[in-house]
Amino acid sequence: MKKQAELVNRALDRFLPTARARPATIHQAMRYSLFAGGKRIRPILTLAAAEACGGRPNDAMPLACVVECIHTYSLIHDDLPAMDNDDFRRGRPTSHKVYGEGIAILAGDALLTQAFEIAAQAKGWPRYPHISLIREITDTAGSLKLIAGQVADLEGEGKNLSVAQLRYIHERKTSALLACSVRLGGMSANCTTRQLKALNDYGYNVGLAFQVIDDILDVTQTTAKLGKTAGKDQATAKATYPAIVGLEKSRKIAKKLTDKAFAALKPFGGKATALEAITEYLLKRSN
Ligand code: GRG
Repeated sequence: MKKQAELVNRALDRFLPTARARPATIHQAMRYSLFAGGKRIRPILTLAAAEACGGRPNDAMPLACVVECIHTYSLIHDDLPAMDNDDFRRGRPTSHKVYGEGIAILAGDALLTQAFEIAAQAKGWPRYPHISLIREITDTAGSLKLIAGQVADLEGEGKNLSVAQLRYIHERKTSALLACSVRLGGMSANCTTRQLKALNDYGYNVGLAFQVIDDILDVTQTTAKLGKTAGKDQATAKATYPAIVGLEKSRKIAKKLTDKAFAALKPFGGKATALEAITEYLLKRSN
């Protein structure tokens, strides 16, 4: 994963305008958040999904960078005072703390736009021409998925949510982008419809497990370990799996979802070893 993350970092560096490109402030702010040391889980999933479908890393790399740009944009905006209001992310002060709210909003906007510029540089494949890639990205980042999750999250603040309502948020806020990451990887390998469906089932379940584990880590790890404010969910009385069903049951739910993710990889035979390894890592991760 370290090696793949390094390759992703190098590609992102090539795709982004330099920190000196005018106006320098915005390009520095984009790079500040993008190169702050994120785990690169989504782009690594894109590369691993491409491999499972017999694709080439170089073909998948632009799409891997697309999902990381969208992810980083969502984190910058999520941390803003009007959203989650957080001071600390990826082990550093958040974008608005360093650059002010105006530039932080624009850095998020610019990274979202940058994602489409990079998608335009992807090759395009017989089953997945650029129009399919754009639809895939807009379906995920738009008001029915990523933003829907954030809206439900905002509107759920201070309320007692049911498990079903919490799942609705997790499906959109977190699982949608992880599922998109693997689907784009499959597309870069010109995958079959059957493979795309298997990747979708995998991404959906691994994405839900990812958020349940994230909620568990919020109550079990330190700020230093997480690189973001630990205990934030409890402090803000946020609806989470540990808050609603307790830690033990949350761990069981994460394990069950991970098992479903593994099961979805069956059609790939022995070719999805990278995806399997990441799945194992995600279940056991500590940050
Ligand atoms: C459009 C205003 C606006 C916001 C979109 C969807 C969204 C905002 C924000 C969601 C941000 C968020 C906290 C999502 C939950 C997913 C999650 C646990 C993210 C952290 O992912 P990691 O652990 O982070 O992969 P790193 O820093 O390692 O990349």
